[in-house]
Amino acid sequence: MTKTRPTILLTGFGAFPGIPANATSTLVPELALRAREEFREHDVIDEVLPVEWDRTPELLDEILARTNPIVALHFGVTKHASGFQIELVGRNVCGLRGDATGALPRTERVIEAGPDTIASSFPADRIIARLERAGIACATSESAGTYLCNTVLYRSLTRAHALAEKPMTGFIHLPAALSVADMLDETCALTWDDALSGGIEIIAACLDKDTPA
Ligand code: PCA
Repeated sequence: MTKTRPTILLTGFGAFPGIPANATSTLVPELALRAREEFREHDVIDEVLPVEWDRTPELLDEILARTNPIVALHFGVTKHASGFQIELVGRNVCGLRGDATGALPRTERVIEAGPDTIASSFPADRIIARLERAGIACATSESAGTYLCNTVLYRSLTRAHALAEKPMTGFIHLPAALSVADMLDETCALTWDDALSGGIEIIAACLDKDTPA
């Protein structure tokens, strides 16, 4: 029998109206490369999701079922964050906002019969403590919005909470202005390297490991 290694799943998002280049579509694959070096006893899988009401939920379900992660960290960008925004809650709501194809959601709720809110299952306090110790801008948030980021969080948490061994699941918003070019302005307190090392801190906090110096 082949022994499977515990899996860390990292997801980012592609473009959507107003954000032609989503930083997480570049950051997440780079973070996965670093994470493979840092956490050698784990498999690290990275995926970039489309921002599409019709496709993203099923694709996410398929990825989660295929990878069966012990840690599932979903990343996206928002204009409302200047540093790492650690999302504490998924909400059962789909806002009337056009996706990358221009389509609107077909339903008002992420999962018709689901509860109104679901709490994130990753260790938010430990994550914030580690980011603060590393001097990386961060805050917690009780609303991931009503767009595809919230849908991914809510769906991933629905699956996590149904499992006997809950994967540590959560969503992290990054500033929309985050860029490889490190163009810092008042809307972005993170350099590209902060975003990468912060990502490693977050994974380490989930695994409760010291980050190698
Ligand atoms: N941000 C959007 C969806 C994709 C992304 O990166 C959101 O906040 O819902």
